Amino acid sequence: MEPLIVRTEDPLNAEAPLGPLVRSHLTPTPLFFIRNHGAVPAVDADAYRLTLDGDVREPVVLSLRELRDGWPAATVTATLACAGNRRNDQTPVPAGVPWGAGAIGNAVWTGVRLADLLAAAGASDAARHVAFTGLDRPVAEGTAQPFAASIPMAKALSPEVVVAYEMDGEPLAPEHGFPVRVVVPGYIGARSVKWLAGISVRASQSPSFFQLRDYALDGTPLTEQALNSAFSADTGRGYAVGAGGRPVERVEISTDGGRSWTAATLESGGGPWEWRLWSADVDSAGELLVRAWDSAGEGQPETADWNERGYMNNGWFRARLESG
Ligand SMILES: Nc1nc2c(c(=O)[nH]1)N[C@H]1C(S)=C(S)[C@@H](COP(=O)(O)O)O[C@H]1N2
Ligand SMILES: [Mo]
Repeated sequence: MEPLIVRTEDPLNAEAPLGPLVRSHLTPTPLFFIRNHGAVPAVDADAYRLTLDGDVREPVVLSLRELRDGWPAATVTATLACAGNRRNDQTPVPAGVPWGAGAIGNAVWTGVRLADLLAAAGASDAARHVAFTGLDRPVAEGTAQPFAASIPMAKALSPEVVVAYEMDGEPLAPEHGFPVRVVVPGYIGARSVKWLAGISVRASQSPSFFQLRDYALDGTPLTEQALNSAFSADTGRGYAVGAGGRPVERVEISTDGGRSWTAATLESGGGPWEWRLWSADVDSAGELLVRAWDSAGEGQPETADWNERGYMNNGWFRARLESG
């Protein structure tokens, strides 16, 4: 926990300091941000069962061993970010966990494709959503209830979505969802449910507070992450992350308030679901602006729409450069 900046103690919410974060393409687990809504549940791996039910031909109950041995392992390199990443850069700062730009991390996730599990259970073609329920019991609206979320069936069937039991080749750490979590690349972090207890095939979205009201804007649950970037003036390096499977193709910086832009040097990445690290030599003092462009030619907006939850803040990143 030591290298992380703790934003709230209970539940534990902590993010990486930017300088160390942008040093390595794969985020070392001790530097990977932690976003918990309640206490981390202690899960006995031997007693663990994953249930897949709802609108299926045959409900499935799997032990950890059955999950690992029953299907080919699938691996995806994906960047996970909280919808509230960069909340602190909004003016005025909205309520919520006061995240800087470190509520993000990149890892190799290994598990079973969700599509394979859905096929095994015989998910109905007519079902529109796949819901996930965690083993934790955070308090929301005065009631202890499992953390839960859902994604549309089309996304659930996409090969990048994995029911993961490993992060960077190791069993998941307790705070990142041991023994099993879902990883939904390209979506806000809240849909990648940790300590996964159940998967349910449904006609409608998860009825959970966390799906319909907490991670929603204007009554619409959030799905895809936004194109975003950040820069560490201490190291001259930054990250840029695409969304919806559109990788970052270009990062630009400006030291004259956005009148002129120069391309930064891309250093790693290029896969559809992972961030790119980049570097820039800047010797001037003052304000540096950063914006990224994706493979569809979309760029970050100068300013993101302010919202009372402080979600999806992806306006141009602003860093203060010291002279010398
Ligand atoms: N069961 C459960 N899953 C969860 C959460 C949670 O509190 N409980 N937090 C979600 C949110 S909001 C985010 S951003 C990611 C964070 O994953 P991490 O803590 O592994 O970085 O987990 C998601 N999955
Ligand atoms: Mo989040």
